[in-house]
Amino acid sequence: MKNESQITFQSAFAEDTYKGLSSYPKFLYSKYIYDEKGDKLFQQIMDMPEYYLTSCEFDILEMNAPEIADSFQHPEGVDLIELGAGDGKKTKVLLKELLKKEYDFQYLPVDISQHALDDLQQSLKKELPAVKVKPQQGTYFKTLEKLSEYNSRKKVILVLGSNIGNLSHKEAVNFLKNIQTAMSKEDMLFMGFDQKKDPQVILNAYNDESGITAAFNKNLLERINRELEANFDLDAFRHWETYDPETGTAKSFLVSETAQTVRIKSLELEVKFDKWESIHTEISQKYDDHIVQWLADNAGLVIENDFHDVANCYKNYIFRR
Ligand code: AVI
Repeated sequence: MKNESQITFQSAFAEDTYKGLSSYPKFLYSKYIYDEKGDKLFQQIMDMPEYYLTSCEFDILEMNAPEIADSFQHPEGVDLIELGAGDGKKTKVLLKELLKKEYDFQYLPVDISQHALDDLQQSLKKELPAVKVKPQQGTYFKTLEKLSEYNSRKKVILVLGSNIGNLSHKEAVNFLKNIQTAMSKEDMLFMGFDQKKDPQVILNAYNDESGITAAFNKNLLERINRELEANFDLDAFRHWETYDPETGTAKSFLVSETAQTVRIKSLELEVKFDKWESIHTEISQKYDDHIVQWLADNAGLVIENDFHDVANCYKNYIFRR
């Protein structure tokens, strides 16, 4: 077996997989769940009754659409930039309201996947043909940087779905700092944060009985099998979820139910698992006002307003620099 420095990796996925599975404790990055199959499974997760995040944020947007749209508005027009737009189901609530009020705006969804952007553009053409859509294919920050260079109109940056929750606090501060750097004084950041709540409700959201979240988590192993020629036996791993009510961190693991050795041919790697050894795969951070305030302070942002659902399950905050 070669050591890490002797291998030329074909991709960042290959390199990160090598690093994560050669470490102790073992880990994999959740961003790699999202290939074509992972995207489909995430769509199914968002439709599950246990995954309350989608309906809570949808309710907040529906209940407060007029006030939110008013806060976005600017006499010279607005660029609505969404980082990680997905199917745009929730954003469409705001787009509809902006159209209704006849505000001057254009919608710039940003995504790494051209396929996701094409689907979104098609559905907008059908459902809201009056919206001016300018899809931006690329990474979030390179695109934001580019948009702030040529752009003098007010920018409203949208990050929905508590996507920030998949980052550690340190990564989240960096993420917010990068956005802050791209913002001018009149720009706004509108962002969703899932809130701390009954720990059982959180555990159920990430450990549904139908097994969709387990399949989503195991898609990491399937993807390694498919793309890196490995022989993971998916049935030999158990999806396991924990939630720490003190830190607000939900963690996903894959736990090896037997002592086993997995071969990853394209990495020339043999990975040994002890019985009950774990791979940490994802964090889904839950927040309260103190944590969000701390993140804002550290990123040089100010909280201007917030909106919550009736049960206080979820909050959307408006930040300025
Ligand atoms: C995308 N992200 C905010 C989801 C979450 O809630 O952490 C991903 C997810 N993982 C399991 N279920 C949903």
